[in-house]
Formats: sequence, structure tokens, C-alpha cells
Amino acid sequence: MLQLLAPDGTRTPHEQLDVVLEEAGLAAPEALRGYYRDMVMIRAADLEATSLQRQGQLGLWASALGQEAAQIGAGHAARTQDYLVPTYREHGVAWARGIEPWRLLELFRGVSHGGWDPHELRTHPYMIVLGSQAPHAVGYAMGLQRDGLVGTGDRTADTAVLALFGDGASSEGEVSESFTFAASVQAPVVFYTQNNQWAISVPTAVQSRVPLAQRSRGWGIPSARVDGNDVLAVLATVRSALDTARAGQGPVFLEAVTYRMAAHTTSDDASRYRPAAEEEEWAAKDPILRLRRHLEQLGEIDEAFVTRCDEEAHDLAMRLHHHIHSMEDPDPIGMFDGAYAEPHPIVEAEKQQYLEYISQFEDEEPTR
Ligand SMILES: Cc1ncc(C[n+]2csc(CCOP(=O)(O)OP(=O)(O)O)c2C)c(N)n1
Repeated sequence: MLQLLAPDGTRTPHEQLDVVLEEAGLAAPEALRGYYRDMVMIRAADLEATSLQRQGQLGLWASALGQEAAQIGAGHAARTQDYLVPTYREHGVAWARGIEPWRLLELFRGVSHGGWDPHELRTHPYMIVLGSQAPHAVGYAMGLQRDGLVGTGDRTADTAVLALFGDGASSEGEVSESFTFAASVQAPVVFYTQNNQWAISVPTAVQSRVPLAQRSRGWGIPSARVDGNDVLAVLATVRSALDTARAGQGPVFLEAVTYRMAAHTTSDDASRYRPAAEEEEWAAKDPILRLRRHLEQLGEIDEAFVTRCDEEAHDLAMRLHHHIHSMEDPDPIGMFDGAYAEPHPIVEAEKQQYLEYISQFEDEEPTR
């Protein structure tokens, strides 16, 4: 398993991955402090979202606690033009792509038609259908090939797609079918599974007799296993895989080994199926603590910085807390506007039909 930071923060050199990090200044102290702040911020937003669900302000919340390094690392590994296709638990990835956390809360409150503009943020809306990220990503990647945006050598134009899904989703037929298409056409796609050890109550060991990363090899898709609680290893591994895909050298499959520290969602009670000793074992590998220890070893972090991050994180949580009450219901017509990038006659006809339909209720008082 690829690892650059041991749980105690010690840095292990790695010939290829260090080149990837050094070339782009991704392991410079300022950058490391940035990832630390990112992880602290998104964890605070996540904890606040769980509280808001408990207070009845969200219908549901799927926490990404413990997966911050796997997500912040992957999110920052992508170039601006790359297209990301996330699941429903990708809060750190969303943060790294510049999606405001309140937009995630809107989804879980049920007052959004889908979140954000995928073209503007180069990040697909969250999708709950397990495994669907893989065929969507491959289809998009095949489109990139047809648009001549792969393997040209132009660093600002060449584009890759990052498909994100869980260990449970990796057992879905859609993922296997996507491997087939991606391998056949050498699509510029990186399949990235966060193995957080559990698919609700089913452990990964029951899903697969071999490490997940090995699964793509029968398709001729190269793969690697990376320590998902090590932000630097994730960053370098995902960046290197995306570089391969962008250069036209075909797909890559990555397994990030991490842990879902919270329950599956706020509707779940993990203590019914998960041993407490396992949770404690993984708490010792906490990705935020790991990076902090590394920064301490480098002498590149001080108490003032840690306090400032904690204060900013607290402010973010408070802003989310206040903002949730002012979230308005979306305009029902908005869902038609977000269906296609360009106007479409069938959607336009359906929109007109729906406008006529809802106009009959205009005089009625809304009921809740
Ligand atoms: C096609 C499909 N089947 C079943 C479900 C119900 N479901 C939602 S989440 C989940 C477990 C997913 O586990 P995993 O892929 O490991 O991702 P994680 O939730 O751990 O991030 C299941 C079975 C679904 N959303 N979609």
C-alpha cells in the first residue's frame, strides 16, 4: 500500500510520488497547512450537519468523518478542467472543488433540484445510485476523446475524469461494465474507490476475496492501493493517475484504504454491527492528526495557526447553522433549466406543460 505519512506523521520518501509532489509544489509547507485547514473546516461542517439533522433541519446526513484525507487529497489532485463524478458522501471533494458546504446541506434538506452547475464547477451533482458514477464518468471520458481533449500535450486543455464510488458500489455490475468500456477505448478516466471498510453493515471482506484494487487487473486496467488517511499519498497517487489518463494512456483504478468513523448515515446505528475496538483502532489513524504530527515534525505549524483554523471552522459551523433557516424552496421551473447545457425542444415543451399545470394552483395558499 502506498504511504508517505505514517500514522505518527513520519515522512517516508518515495521515488516516483515525490517527483509528482515536488514538481507542482504540492508538499511545500504552505500547501500542507492548506490541506490541514481544509480538513479541519470540512470536518466542522460535517459535525454541524449531523447536529442540524438531529435538530430536524435536515432530512438525512451522510457523514464523511475520517475520510477527509481521501477526499481533500483527491479533490486537489484534479486539475481545474478535469471532471469529477461524486457519490453522496464527497464533502471534502466538494470543498476542494470550491462548492460551498451550504449547497450540500440544501440537498440533504431537500430544497435543491440538484446542487450546483456542473459545468461551472466541473463537478457532477451528488448521486445516490450506487455505481452510477462509473458509467457516467466513462461516457463523459469518451466524449472528451471525441472532442480531441486527450493526449494533445497541452496541459491546459487535456482533460481526465475522476469517478468516485465506495467499496460497496464497486461490487455493482455497472462498475464492471464501465471497466470493460474504459479499457476497450482507453478512456481518460480514473476510477477511485474509497474503501471505508463498510457498505452500511457489510464489511469489505465480505464483498471481495482479494484487495479491491486487484479487481481491475483482469480488464488490463492498472491499479494501486493507497493509504486513504494519508493526504499526501492520496494527492500524489491520484494526480499521477489523472496525468496518465489525460495523456491518453488509458484508465487507472485506485483503492484508497480509509475508515468511515461515523455511522452510514444519521438513520443508521453502527454500534449494532461494528466492534468498538475497530473504531478505536482507526481513531488512532485519524487523517487530520496525522498531518498535524507531520507538520509538527517539520516545525511548520504553531499553536496560533491551529487556533486560527479551529476558530474559522467554528465560524463556518455557525454560519451553516444560521443559514439553514433562511433556505428557500427552489423555483419548480428551475429543474427544467438545469436538465441540458443547451436548449432542448422536448424539455422546453415539458416546461411549458408544467407551467400550465402549476398555474391552476396560483391562488391557493401553500400547505406544509
Ligand atoms: C443501486 C443501489 N443499490 C442500493 C442502494 C442503497 N444503498 C445506499 S448506500 C449503500 C451502501 C454503499 O456502500 P459503499 O458503496 O461502500 O459507500 P459508502 O456509503 O460506505 O460511502 C446502499 C446499499 C443504492 N443507493 N443504490
